[in-house]
Amino acid sequence: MFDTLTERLTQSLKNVTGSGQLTEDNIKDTLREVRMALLEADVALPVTREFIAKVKEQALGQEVLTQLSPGQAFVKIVHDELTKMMGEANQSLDLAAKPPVVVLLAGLQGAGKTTTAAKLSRYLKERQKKKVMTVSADVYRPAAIKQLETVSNEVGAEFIPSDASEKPIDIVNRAIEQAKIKFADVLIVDTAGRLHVDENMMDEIKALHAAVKPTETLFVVDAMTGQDAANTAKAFNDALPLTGVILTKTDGDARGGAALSVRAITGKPIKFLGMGEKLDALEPFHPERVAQRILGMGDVLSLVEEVERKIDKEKAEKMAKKLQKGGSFNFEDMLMQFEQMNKMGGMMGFLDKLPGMSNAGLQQAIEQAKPEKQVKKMESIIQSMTLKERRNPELMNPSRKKRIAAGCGMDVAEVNKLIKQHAQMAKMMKKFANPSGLGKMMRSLGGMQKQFGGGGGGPLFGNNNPKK
Ligand SMILES: Nc1nc2c(ncn2[C@@H]2O[C@H](COP(=O)(O)OP(=O)(O)OP(=O)(O)O)[C@@H](O)[C@H]2O)c(=O)[nH]1
Ligand SMILES: [Mg+2]
Repeated sequence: MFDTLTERLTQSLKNVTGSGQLTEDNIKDTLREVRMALLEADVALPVTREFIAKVKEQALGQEVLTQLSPGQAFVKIVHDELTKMMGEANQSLDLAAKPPVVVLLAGLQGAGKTTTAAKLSRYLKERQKKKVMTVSADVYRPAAIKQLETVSNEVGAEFIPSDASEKPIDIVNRAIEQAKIKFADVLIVDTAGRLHVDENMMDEIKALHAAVKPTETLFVVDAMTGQDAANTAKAFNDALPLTGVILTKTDGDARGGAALSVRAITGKPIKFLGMGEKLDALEPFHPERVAQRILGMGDVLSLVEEVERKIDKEKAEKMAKKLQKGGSFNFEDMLMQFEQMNKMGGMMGFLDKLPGMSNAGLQQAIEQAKPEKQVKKMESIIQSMTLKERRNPELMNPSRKKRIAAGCGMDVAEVNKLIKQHAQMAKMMKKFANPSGLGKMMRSLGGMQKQFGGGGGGPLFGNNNPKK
């Protein structure tokens, strides 16, 4: 998502340099380019206009932090305005209401409502420990009810059967009763999609909405439709009060116009992003992180979260404890690090999230260097060591190296390379051997981009950002 926009923006933002301060003159061209970039990303024209006007006003208003260069200051302004445009902070679902909290999903045909019902169930179950039930009020499309049943089973949400001969309102009222009896926390209601926003459809969903009085009414919309997504969301919102929007198929959307326009056009927050067909591909929408990602700063915060979720916490803690007590980072620990990296989707998945890594050429170079293969090599070298050797790196000597190399079919030179690599990692680990070490490590990895020759918009904004 946002690939094209990122490339365009980072290109144009690099051009704001020069001396002293931001002037009408030195930002004129850049503003024009930013405007073009947004329009090409399919951001709605009025939204783009307002955005440019605000950025200009801020830039010339000079409430700019003096420790930043003009370029950095300008990027900061663009970043802050992008964040505001998307709604400042993440808005989660209102789960504080009296249970069962009813979540009504509406949207056009094929937008991803049924899939999203299952994704949301899974999300609420896993991350918020909620008991979730689902029901389908789609009595029009054959097999629609069955589809919801299948995906609900897949994510372990309790599915309430319904029948195509029933009226949607009856289905939902019955489902609410059942959800009460079973003490469900949340009831997710999947509805039928239509081809257009027509009167019939609006009437039915309005009646359903009035009868059910859902706590959350979410409009599910395909991000690939760009600014149209924002316009259909607005049409819905005019008819029934939405509480939020879920953007789906952002994995296939290189432009990002929908994400940028929805809030400004509807006044309603995007609450989640659907990022793939799999039922775990749903993420809360965080405007600031998305703004950072657009500007090529990488999504460091998401990365840290993802790392924390996926990493085998216990193992990591054990290692951290050992390092704190003055223990050394041995080959066994190194092997574990590689395993964790693999769990996170390998090197590319990892790098994609680091600041400044959005530069396409750089990614290509890394891809060609085949880091995955390097890691595999290093893993097999460690695997060919004895347990004693893995735990005591200082035991390494020429004859051991020779044996290890023979054991994995590699040269002693390769073994030496691994030992050198290990020494470097051990040094780094020592530095970060404290409870907040992970965050620090991530930040220092952010600095890696400089060794790679920089790239993207990261360095512009990077170390001088006073807050971070
Ligand atoms: N790539 C991708 N595909 C998605 C995403 N969300 C849904 N889909 C796909 O979109 C197609 C339609 O999804 P459904 O959930 O059936 O859509 P719906 O809105 O319920 O459709 P109707 O009930 O016919 O109106 C399916 O093939 C899904 O796998 C997403 O975030 N990314
Ligand atoms: Mg459906």
